[in-house]
Amino acid sequence: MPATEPTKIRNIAVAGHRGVGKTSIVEALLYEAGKVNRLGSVEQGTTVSDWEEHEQRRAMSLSGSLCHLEWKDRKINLVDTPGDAGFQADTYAALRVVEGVLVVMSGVMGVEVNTSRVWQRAEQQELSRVVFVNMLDRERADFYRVLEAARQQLSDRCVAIQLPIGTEHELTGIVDLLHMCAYMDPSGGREGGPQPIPDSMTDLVQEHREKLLDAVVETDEELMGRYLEGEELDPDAVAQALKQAVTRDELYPVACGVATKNLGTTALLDLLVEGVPSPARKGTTIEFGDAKQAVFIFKTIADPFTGRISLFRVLAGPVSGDTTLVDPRTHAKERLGQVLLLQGKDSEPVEALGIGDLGAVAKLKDVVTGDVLVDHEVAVEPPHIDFPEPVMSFAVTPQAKGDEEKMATGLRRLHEEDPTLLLRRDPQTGEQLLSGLSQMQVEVAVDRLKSRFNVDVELHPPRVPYKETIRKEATARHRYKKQTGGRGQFGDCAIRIEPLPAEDGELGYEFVDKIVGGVISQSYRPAVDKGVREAMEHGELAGAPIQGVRVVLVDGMEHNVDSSEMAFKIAGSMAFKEAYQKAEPVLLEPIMELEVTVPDDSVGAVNGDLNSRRGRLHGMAPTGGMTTIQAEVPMAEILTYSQALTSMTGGRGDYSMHFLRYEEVPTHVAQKIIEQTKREREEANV
Ligand SMILES: Nc1nc2c(ncn2[C@@H]2O[C@H](COP(=O)(O)OP(=O)(O)OP(=O)(O)O)[C@@H](O)[C@H]2O)c(=O)[nH]1
Ligand SMILES: [Mg+2]
Repeated sequence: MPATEPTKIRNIAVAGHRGVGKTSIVEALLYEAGKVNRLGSVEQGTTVSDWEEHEQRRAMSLSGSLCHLEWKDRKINLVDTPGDAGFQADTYAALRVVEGVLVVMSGVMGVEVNTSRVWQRAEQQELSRVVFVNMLDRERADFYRVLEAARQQLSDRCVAIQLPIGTEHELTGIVDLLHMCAYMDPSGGREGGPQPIPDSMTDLVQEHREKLLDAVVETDEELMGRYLEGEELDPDAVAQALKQAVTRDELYPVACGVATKNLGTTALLDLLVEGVPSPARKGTTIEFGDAKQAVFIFKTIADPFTGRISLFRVLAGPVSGDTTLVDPRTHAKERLGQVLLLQGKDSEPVEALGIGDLGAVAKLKDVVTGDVLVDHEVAVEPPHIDFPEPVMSFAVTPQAKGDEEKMATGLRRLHEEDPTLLLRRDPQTGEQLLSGLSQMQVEVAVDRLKSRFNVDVELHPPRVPYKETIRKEATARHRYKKQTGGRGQFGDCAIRIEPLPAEDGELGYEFVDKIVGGVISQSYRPAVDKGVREAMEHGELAGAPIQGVRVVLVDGMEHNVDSSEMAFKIAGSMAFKEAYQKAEPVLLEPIMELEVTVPDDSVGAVNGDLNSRRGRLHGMAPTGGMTTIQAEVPMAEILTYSQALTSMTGGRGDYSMHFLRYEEVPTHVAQKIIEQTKREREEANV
């Protein structure tokens, strides 16, 4: 099988909020295209893309999954991504290797927190977008309400390209406004061909067909002329203009259906082929020099049995099996044995993959997610996936003594799969800390450690990643001097420290060298910087890292025999500690954006509880018997929220949270944390 031409490929990430039916849609698309013989279901754990044991057990996607199908002589690669906030690493990675995103929304809930997040990412990366309003068979689902919400909250260039026939449990089909035909509910079977549009829909269809045509012709002058002259436009010409508009991000078509019944898939497949640009049109922004063969690794699967599987996008090619490429990051040669096509967990070898195609290869040696492999050593600008920072940490210990190494190895492998999952040692307490984006993500890691690496570990209460910073300018001078027989030690430096404003919401660090007349020689100045950095790792208040500081080295002195880098490093570190005390140091805590969805009758209790957790409410939206509450809450107050929510709502509540920013801890709370740190330090010293 020769490599597919880039013009014939569509790469699409299926993304959106948790539980809106992304996996079910991928399943339906594969089924409609004849890739699977029966429509699998998430509840029964029989879908192609939720293939992993833990995904099936929890009935949700935990990692990105690659599938492919053929439709109208085009190859569509689909990356099904997880909607849960804790598993966004794969979602962000997937957005790096596609031209289009299928943004899925629930017909009941409409635009949710992660819908907006995915939308923003896609916006930043100028990805084309198609929206799918799913679950229209559910009670209180309303296509037009969701369409309006999308136009208000995502973009006013969202335009309906399909309409539902009937509502809720009386939904019987959908209308395709582009080809002017209908598809009737196949109730889980294959969709029959196009049908005439029911007469009862005539007015509504007319209205929305006009809106669609208006939106499309507005982006195409030539077509606009013909349209204004009253010419009947053929679907091909409209589709052409639509694709141009979607490619340029000028239009976002909104489709609809019911994934679990396989309703709406024919029209959706047509739309993906006709509306989404191919890699030949939109291409990649990844730099790989003049390499004739290049691949970008966007995901790694660490399987203890089959070994490492690396998923890639072909940047330059074709790339075939039995090829040796080089990783400019490690300079190591990496042999590609067989090039594979993936269908969830199943793989199939292919001769070659062409530019823009997505595939996989097993058993590369030292390759990590984010690497680019090329045919010869060239300067490569690896793309930046920009994974979110871990926001919560749990202390972990193996249950059996002696399993420390096994636990560490397992977690290292899991980190390869999900770079937002980090294991590190707390230098203060010596504990092993496992950090991630959510409690569930960390719990899933623990489950996987057991099932894949056969090691039982225990999680201990999470720790809040406090930070420290300063509010005022201060100066200090420290002379480090030792004369003990032989050669002594001498380093002397004067520094000024001042608050450094956050950049893009990130607190940083800056070292400015203002030494005049060479009072400290050039070679010792970086040592002062190093000493300062070391001192900043653990602030005096709570042992938390200090950020948001500019350090200016203003003066100093050196000794022509006794000075050394070591002496200046110590002097720098001591000077910083002295200045820090005087600079009005303050404690910062992470603030989370919390979205809680609860039954209407528990809203009062949940709001009251959030108040007592120092939460700030800033939005409530009732939808279909449930209310979504939005609030900002300090992370320290919601570490164990899931138990509380379960008891307040009788298990019917759900929540998700994202890190927002750091804020100063209120004085009375900070005082307690500082005292607690002091006590712990004293105990550790006894
Ligand atoms: N009634 C109805 N249920 C649906 C529909 N689509 C999906 N579901 C159900 O909704 C639940 C979630 O579906 P998934 O396909 O797992 O949703 P997802 O978006 O992949 O979820 P995550 O990957 O966990 O974010 C499952 O129980 C599905 O059976 C639909 O169109 N109608
Ligand atoms: Mg899913």
